[in-house]
Amino acid sequence: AEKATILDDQAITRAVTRIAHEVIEKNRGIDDCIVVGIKTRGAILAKRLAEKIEQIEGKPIKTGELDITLYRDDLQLKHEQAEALVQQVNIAHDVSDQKVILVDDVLYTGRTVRAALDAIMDLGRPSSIQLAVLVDRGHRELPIRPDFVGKNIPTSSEERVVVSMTETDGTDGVTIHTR
Ligand code: 3GP
Ligand code: 5GP
Ligand code: MG
Repeated sequence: AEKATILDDQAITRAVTRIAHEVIEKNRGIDDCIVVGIKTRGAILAKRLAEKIEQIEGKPIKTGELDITLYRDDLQLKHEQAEALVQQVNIAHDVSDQKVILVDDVLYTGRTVRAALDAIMDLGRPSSIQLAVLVDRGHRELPIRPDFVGKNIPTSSEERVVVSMTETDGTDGVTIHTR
């Protein structure tokens, strides 16, 4: 199968830095903001984004994590068969009247984000929920769009976007694979 690099380690770092500035600008600071990552690699990105925001603003930002899996027999199966299930919610802050910045690595059908929105709104009434993703690969099946995007990558449904993070994969990078 062919493989092309879409983002290298420097490009990922720059994208996270840019998104950090965009989050701060959109929210006129970071008061009442919570950065929530979707496991696994979305949570890693959320941690990096939070660290960058703290570095820029010089103060701490609240964070949390959600574990959502797409339930299906095989990840290679057609996505129509996928159902996003919330496995775990780890947000040790009241989300009421907070601005929640949801972070994921890849946005595809939007079903994972929909499940995340449900899980967050079960906890309280946030003043807003914003979405940051490293890669938007298109093919949405729900009316969901990101507020902050590292890179838009038009893909076919047959392609696979592979996100590697040093913390889990020993190296940083985004590649696209044809199969
Ligand atoms: P992640 O939890 O870090 O996002 O969904 C489980 C893992 O499989 C994900 O890791 C994701 O990176 C990877 N993956 C690769 N291709 C796909 C895909 O088409 N759909 C889903 N749901 N995950 C994929
Ligand atoms: P969605 O629910 O929008 O279809 O998919 C979003 C989630 O599924 C992301 O958290 C991501 O982990 C995973 N996903 C979907 N497509 C891809 C892909 O092409 N590559 C990777 N790495 N993850 C994907
Ligand atoms: Mg993911």
